Amino acid sequence: MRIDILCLFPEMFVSPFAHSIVRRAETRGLVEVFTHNIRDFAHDRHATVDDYPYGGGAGMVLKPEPVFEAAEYVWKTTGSPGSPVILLTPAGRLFSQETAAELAGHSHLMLICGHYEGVDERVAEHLATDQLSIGDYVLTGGELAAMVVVDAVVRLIPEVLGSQESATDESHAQGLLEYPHYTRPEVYRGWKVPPVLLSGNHAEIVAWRRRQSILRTATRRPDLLDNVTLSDKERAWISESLLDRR
Ligand code: 6GU
Repeated sequence: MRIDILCLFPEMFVSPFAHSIVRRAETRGLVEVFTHNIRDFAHDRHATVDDYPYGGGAGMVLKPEPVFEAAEYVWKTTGSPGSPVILLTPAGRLFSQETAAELAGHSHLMLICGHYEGVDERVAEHLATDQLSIGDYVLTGGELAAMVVVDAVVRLIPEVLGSQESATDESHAQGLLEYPHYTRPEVYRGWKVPPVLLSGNHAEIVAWRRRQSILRTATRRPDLLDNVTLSDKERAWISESLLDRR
C-alpha cells in the first residue's frame, strides 16, 4: 500500500512513523508513506495557503488551489486517481475499526489534513471522496488524526501483524470490547489472576473471556451492543449484572 499525506506540518510525522508498526511495515516493503507540504504548492512568493472566509467570521480558511495541485502532483507519480482521498476534519463521519478495515483493502490512499478554521468546501466536494473525524473533540489540525488513521489501517494490512498480535480477537474486532488480560506473577500484591485462566480448560477460558467482553461492553460502551448478535443467555447475563451493580 502507498499512502500520501498532504499537510502543512510534515515534520510532525517523522518521529511517530520512524518507530512503531508503521516503520516495521515500511522496512518489510508492505507500505510506503509519503508526506507533502501543501505550502510547496502555493502560488505566490509568500507561499500563502490560507485566506479570509467569504461571508466573514473568525479564523482563516485553507485555499483550494494548493490542495488540488498537491493532489494532482501525487497522481502524476502514482497514477491512481480512482483511490480514496480522505479529508481529515472534525466535521467528518466518525472513523471506526470498520472504516480502517475497509481502507486497508486499497493499494493507495491519499489523506488531506485540514487546518485553520476550515478547508475550502470545494476540496471536500470535488477532491475528497470521504471525510473522516477521529472523535468528538477538536484538534488543532488534521495531522494527529492522520497519524491515528494510518496506524489503525497499516496494522490491518495482511502480514503486518505477526500471528502473536492477531487483529481478530482485539477490542472492536468483534464489535465488543476485549476481555481482561493477565500475565505472571499469579499473585501480585495479593491480587490473584482469575483461577479459570490457570485451569488449562480451554473451553471454559473461551467462555469466561466472552462473558467478560460482553459485561465490559455493557457497562462501558452499551452503544456498541446495538450492533452485535448475542444469545438470550448472554442478554440475561447483562440484565443480571446490571442489577447487581445497583
Ligand atoms: Cl480529523 N481534525 C481535527 N482538526 N480535529 C479533529 C479531528 C480531525 N477528528 C477529531 N477532532
